[in-house]
Amino acid sequence: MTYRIALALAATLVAPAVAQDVRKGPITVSQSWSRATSPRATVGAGFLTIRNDGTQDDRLLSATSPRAARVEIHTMSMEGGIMRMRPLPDGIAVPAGGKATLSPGGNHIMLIGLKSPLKPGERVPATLRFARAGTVKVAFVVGGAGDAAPSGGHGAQH
Ligand SMILES: [Cu+2]
Repeated sequence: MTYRIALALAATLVAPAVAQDVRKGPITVSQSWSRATSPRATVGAGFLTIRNDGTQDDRLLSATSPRAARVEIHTMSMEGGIMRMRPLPDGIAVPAGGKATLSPGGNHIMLIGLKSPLKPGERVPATLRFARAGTVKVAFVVGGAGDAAPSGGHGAQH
């Protein structure tokens, strides 16, 4: 094994490209990721999958992040041929035995008032608040600006 490969492996162990699953009670949050933002952007979006292995419905109510002045839960939909997003004041349901997927073009976590741009490879900490499970700390792993899915995830080629 060359020195270069050893270094690369060490870096991989320290900072995995894909977010670790985070579990709390019956709730598992996986594949939490975000996209890099342009230097002047003041907003970013976070995506993740929430699974509920419990027997009672739960609900993602809100989120906070030290990197953003405010965090909202948004949905995106086509209205008159234009993609629009709006806040979901009641959050997102995570049914018992089911899951909720937040992904580009759909529901997402909106980071508003970014204190600095999101850079590829960075991990953006956030705290999710659930109706039943309480608070869950996650980290959005920042991918490329145009990514449609988390890097290193299922089927990723880079
Ligand atoms: Cu939004």
